[in-house]
Amino acid sequence: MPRKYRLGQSREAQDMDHREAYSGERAADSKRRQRRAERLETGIESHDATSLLSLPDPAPWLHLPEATLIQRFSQWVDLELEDRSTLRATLGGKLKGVHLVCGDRVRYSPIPIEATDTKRPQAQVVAIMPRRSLLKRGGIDDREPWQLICANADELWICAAVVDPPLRPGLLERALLLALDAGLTFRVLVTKRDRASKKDTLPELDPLRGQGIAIHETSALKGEGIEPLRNLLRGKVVVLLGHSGVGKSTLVNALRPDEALKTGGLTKFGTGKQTTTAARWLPLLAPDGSDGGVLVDTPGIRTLSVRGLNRDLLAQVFPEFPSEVLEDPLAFDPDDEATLERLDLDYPERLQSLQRLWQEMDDRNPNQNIWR
Ligand SMILES: Nc1nc2c(ncn2[C@@H]2O[C@H](COP(=O)(O)OP(=O)(O)OP(=O)(O)O)[C@@H](O)[C@H]2O)c(=O)[nH]1
Ligand SMILES: [Mg+2]
Repeated sequence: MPRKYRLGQSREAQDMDHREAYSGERAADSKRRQRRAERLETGIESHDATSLLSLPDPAPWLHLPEATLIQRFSQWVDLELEDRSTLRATLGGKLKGVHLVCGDRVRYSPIPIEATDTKRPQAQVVAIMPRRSLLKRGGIDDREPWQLICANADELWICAAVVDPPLRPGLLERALLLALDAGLTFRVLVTKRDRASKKDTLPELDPLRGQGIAIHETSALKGEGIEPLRNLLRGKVVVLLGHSGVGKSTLVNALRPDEALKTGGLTKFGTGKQTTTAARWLPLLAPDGSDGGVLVDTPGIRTLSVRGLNRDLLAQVFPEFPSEVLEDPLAFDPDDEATLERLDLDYPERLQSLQRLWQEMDDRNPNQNIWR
């Protein structure tokens, strides 16, 4: 906005005013940042992973109707009611600071508004029920120790395309760790089977095959391998995770032909285009009208952080290693021939992978005390 000069004051004086006001503003800003940095240093706002996951007591609200949170937006949420209809709702003040996530069971109170005004939220979420399970990944920094993915799920299906986009090393182990942490059944879905010959398999899957992890080969476009998934889904809540462009939404559409989700192509580099932008709870109806389960479609991920997870889980992801290695993997040199020979590993590269995850699980963000 152009600055107006006050009557009776020279232009120079006015400019001086302006400079002073400006520097005052800067000083206040700098003080604010300094105070914030001090708070972080004294630990008031540092990593507090458990309090983030604690939920307020829903007891005073149990007389209100219950619903499932099917999608989260920044200002409001969409709920699915008992009769399968949907409702847009805001979050009540009591839930300030509580991290709600797709799949949460909530209690809501309807807001009386005119029936014609359907764009406005029609209810307010006032309480959140205890979670049966919580799928989460490590956060980026200590302000956000966890990133919540889905609540009340039963299974985690990690999707990996047999060709583009390429599978990042370690993604499968990371996903298995998250599933174990949340107590979910873990399955691998190989997608786009029609794009490669039967001989072409993902070599990253070989170590998992030996551990008895279920691997399903599918082609959503050709409809191959889809029917067995329908049976596995019955009565379950299943979260689909994977890189962008692996075909998660295409798979959902194959299993749920009545309502098409948006799918995207691939870039010239063979990577996805981030078509899905928020996790979405998608109930399925079996042909006989019974509960066909729920699929949760999620945005494509680049990687899954395991910061803050319990290191004891590694024994289930790397069962071929003796306990001495699992207790302190860094004591073993992955480049030393003699060590590898003594450990007699089928996949020696897994030692490095174990070391990386072991280190990351205890990792604290080095930037936690900088000004933000
Ligand atoms: N040939 C072939 N192409 C497939 C198959 N499944 C998906 N695709 C293609 O892969 C591309 C990406 O599919 P999407 O379903 O949008 O992938 P997504 O995993 O949901 O991606 P994000 O939403 O970005 O995470 C689309 O061009 C699909 O047509 C398949 O089984 N065979
Ligand atoms: Mg998608």
